[in-house]
Amino acid sequence: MNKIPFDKHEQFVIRHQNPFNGGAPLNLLTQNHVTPTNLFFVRNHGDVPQVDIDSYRLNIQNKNKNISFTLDEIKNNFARVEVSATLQCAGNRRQELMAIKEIPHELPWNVEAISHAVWAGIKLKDVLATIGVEKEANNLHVQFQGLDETERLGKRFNFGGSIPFEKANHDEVILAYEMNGKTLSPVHGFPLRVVVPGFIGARSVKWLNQIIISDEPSQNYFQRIAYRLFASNINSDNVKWNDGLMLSEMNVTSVICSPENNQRLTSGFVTVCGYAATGGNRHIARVEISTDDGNTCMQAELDKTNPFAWTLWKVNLNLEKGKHQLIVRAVDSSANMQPKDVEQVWNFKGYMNNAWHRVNVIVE
Ligand SMILES: Nc1nc2c(c(=O)[nH]1)N[C@H]1C(S)=C(S)[C@@H](COP(=O)(O)O)O[C@H]1N2
Ligand SMILES: [Mo]
Repeated sequence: MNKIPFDKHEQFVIRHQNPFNGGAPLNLLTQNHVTPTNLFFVRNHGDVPQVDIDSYRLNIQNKNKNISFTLDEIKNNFARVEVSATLQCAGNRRQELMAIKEIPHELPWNVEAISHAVWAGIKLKDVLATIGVEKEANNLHVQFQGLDETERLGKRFNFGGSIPFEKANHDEVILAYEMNGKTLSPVHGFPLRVVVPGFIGARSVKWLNQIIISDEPSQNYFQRIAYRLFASNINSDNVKWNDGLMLSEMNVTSVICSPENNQRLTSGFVTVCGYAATGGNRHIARVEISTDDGNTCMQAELDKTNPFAWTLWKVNLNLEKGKHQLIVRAVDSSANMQPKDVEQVWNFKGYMNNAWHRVNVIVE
């Protein structure tokens, strides 16, 4: 049997070897509110860089100033904070979209491109304060760049992205050097990564070595072209990249992790469980389970309903013999609801699928 790299769990599901991408199997995905690091999903666009900590610097730049910090300076000069936050890839649940119409060159994520960790590091806003951008900051953006390289459209470049300056000054946005009580591992961004709770995972740039304060969003491929949301009639032949919505906050979603699709069950009470999550600083308000295409529903029991964190839920259903389709749908604290069908959210890059999640079971 092939050994799973990067200290991942022996049942870790590898979606792509090179660069390494994968996540937890469904039976282990929602066993703990805090995902064990060896089950935390991995989304890489290039090889994991080997960082020499002696020469490592974090460089910060605005129009007329440059500052750089060693890792020790980052740890010693700024207050350590902890943030409990879920990361989710905008491509989570792409597989359901691919079942309707092909989405070439993208990873076929099932529902595992999401995990939760307790991160520790320093507030991004504390670092930004050292370079002194105080006023007229409303239209600024904070750009990040990582040390990993990737190739798109025939060019090699580093992964990057940006967030609005306003979000960058929220207390929950941190530069993390620890994950679940341990030094950040190489595959999750050692020595330093951004964690932007409530935003798509792509903005949580790993192997961070550069921050630029600018009056425009990052020109990096992964901000300017990828991670944009287009209407269902747009495809790679007619796309005008600037017309797509530049993704930032996650939307409300929910997923059934157990039972799994096409699982056989014995009649009687069955525990159905999974996760729900939303974006911004919203939290999950309600999770509903239906066995009749959404006409009637039961409310699930929720573990925690904090902003920036997923909610694990469960419900006991009494299922009679026969075929059933189980459906989950969630409502968040702004009363955002999920669309009924995957067809309503199909887009040619396969992002942000938050349709009702459906699982077919056979009860014997
Ligand atoms: N430098 C760098 N940062 C990155 C990426 C990357 O490929 N390179 N992938 C991004 C994407 S798309 C996601 S979803 C998250 C995944 O974080 P994880 O691998 O720690 O789960 O990291 C983001 N940060
Ligand atoms: Mo992602």
